[in-house]
Amino acid sequence: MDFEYVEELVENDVKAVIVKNVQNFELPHIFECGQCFRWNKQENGNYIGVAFGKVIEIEKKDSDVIIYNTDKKEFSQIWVNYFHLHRDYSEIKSILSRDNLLKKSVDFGYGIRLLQQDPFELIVSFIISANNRIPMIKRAIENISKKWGEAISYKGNIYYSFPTIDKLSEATEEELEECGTGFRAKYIKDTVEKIHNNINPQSVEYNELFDINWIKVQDDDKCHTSLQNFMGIGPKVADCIMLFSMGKYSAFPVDVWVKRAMQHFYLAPDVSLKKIRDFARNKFGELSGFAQQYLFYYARENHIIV
Ligand code: 8HG
Repeated sequence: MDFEYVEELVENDVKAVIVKNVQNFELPHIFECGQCFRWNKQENGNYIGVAFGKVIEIEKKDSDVIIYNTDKKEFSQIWVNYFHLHRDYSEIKSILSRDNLLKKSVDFGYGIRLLQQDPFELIVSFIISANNRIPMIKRAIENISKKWGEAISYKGNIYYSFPTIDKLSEATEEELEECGTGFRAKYIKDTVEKIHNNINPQSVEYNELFDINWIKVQDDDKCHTSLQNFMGIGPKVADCIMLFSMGKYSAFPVDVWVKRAMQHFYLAPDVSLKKIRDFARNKFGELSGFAQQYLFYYARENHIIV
């Protein structure tokens, strides 16, 4: 566990929880390491984000973390899991740092935590991420939320939750394309439709292979292959989804940055993505996903070129 206890703060208009003595928690490391698209840095260094239908603001103050616009009940129902606070990252880092080459990336992104995000939101978000750049991905997701999500006001601004499965199933391919998803619009349309049609295991045409709840409880390899039954999801996108929303930590998504990092630290320059994935999963086992995140953040922030 990476915190001591929480206190509730209610003062005038402000409601918040203070998470006391938090370990391994740095805002830029968490929010800029590539795992999430709905968090934005404020002028004062805080981050505001939308997740699970809520808007929260996060401040780091000495070793405490203040979460604004929430209360103790929501903290224990949502945020303690979302920020993966029960997991001991010092242990993860000490194991990964036994590898001298990886230690450099772990020391650089020492405050990274893997967020436990919503599977449906991440399926759509990472379909959009294929062959795309992070600012463009963020914009498309924002547009989709504006069009089909719920408005939430916070400190005089309007934010939008990510749409529900029901709501997004009303979107046409053209509308999705207008949101800036490009050629991925038809993949989103098809995938959302399949998920929508298989929400209810009692229905006649139910197919478990397209049921997110079923996919989520499969073992890591089955989860990885099942996700690839959806249009627009290949091995890399499946790895991101299972790692960031399904708690599958043997995932090792290999994009261009991770490929460069692996070549830089470990491998000859001409290996396939599949070989890099296999090599890393053999090496890092159940901690592969964490290793991948330290590497991605290190490579991207330092503009590693092989
Ligand atoms: O966290 C991520 N890990 C990996 N391996 N790839 C990612 C992450 N986040 C993210 O957006 N990507 C992909 O990298 C999507 C896109 O193809 C590219 C953006 O740099």
